[in-house]
Amino acid sequence: MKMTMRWFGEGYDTVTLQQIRQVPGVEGVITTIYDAAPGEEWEEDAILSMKQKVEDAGLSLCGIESVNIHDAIKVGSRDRDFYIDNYIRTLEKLGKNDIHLVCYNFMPVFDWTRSDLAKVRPDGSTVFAYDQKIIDQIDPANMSEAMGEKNNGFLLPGWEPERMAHIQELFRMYEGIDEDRLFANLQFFLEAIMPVCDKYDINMAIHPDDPAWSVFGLARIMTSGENLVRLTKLVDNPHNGVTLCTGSLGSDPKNDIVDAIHALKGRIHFAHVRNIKYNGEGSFEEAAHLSSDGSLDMFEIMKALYETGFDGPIRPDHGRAIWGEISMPGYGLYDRALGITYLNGIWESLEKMIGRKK
Ligand code: DNO
Repeated sequence: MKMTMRWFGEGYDTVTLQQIRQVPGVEGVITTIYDAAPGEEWEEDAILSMKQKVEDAGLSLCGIESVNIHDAIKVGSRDRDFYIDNYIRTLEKLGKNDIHLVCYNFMPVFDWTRSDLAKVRPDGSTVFAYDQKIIDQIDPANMSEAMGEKNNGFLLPGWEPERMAHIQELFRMYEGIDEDRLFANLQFFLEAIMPVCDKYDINMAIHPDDPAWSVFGLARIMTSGENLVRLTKLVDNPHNGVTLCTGSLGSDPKNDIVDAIHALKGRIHFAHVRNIKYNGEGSFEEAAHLSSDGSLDMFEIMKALYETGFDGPIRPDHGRAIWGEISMPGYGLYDRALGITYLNGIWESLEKMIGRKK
């Protein structure tokens, strides 16, 4: 595996590349062109300068998170071909510039959803939390403002204000889009982009839905190990793979992450490894990475990745806000660095105990 950290780019991230470079064991970053709107074709110059900045700091650009998918592709409207062509051209430029991993999601309207961005834990740290009872009381039209209240003034990933301004329209677009339609539209998209992925050896890694169930009555499909496997079979090309996000898939306690890792062997192109703590039906909060702080067994998760030969980029995903750090919620330096050190420790133990070379 290659240990990485997500970096949102200059002007968007409080964490610098120089700081990331000093976290032991980190080889590279996962980044994006943060101000590119979903559906827009990326400029090659912007890709080049992003890559250059990362490499000048002594790091590798290990992948893109995300090249976001336009809603027209998700709902399968008549104009989807235009957006698919843009996507293909973006992939082409990434491939030509030696970038071989793209993370994306296929969630209707909202990307990841939380009811609280700064829940205070007993030790004074703050974390993301989700409680279905609270979400049920929120009018989705106001969701963006609800998320905006505690965002420390940052633009949250996946919550583009331009899209959120048209929320009613977005909801109308998804009327009648059930799980089967979403699967069919996702298959159509993947089949269209596989040739360019084959040509440039680009691994597509779909992110599970977060939380892993339907929110605001919108269909969600990347909600279980079975559905992720179903997608890999639907478009049976090794470049069609997944991001194994333990916190997203694990939001539903019915999902056995270790089983999912084994079932997806060879198709996990990227891993987000973090812990969450269940607080009852439909309710969880993010925890420190340490197994004993949450409900997931991080050792067993890392062991399953190790045993299945996972060799892609991995990142600690979110961290708690600790030690007074003010950053984009979930993406401070301190707790993610602690998480990395812990995950690296588990990996070193696995290597030494099981004895397989990296
Ligand atoms: C949140 C992230 C998501 C993720 C996208 C992938 O912190 O995990 O926004 O990047 O769903 O497209």
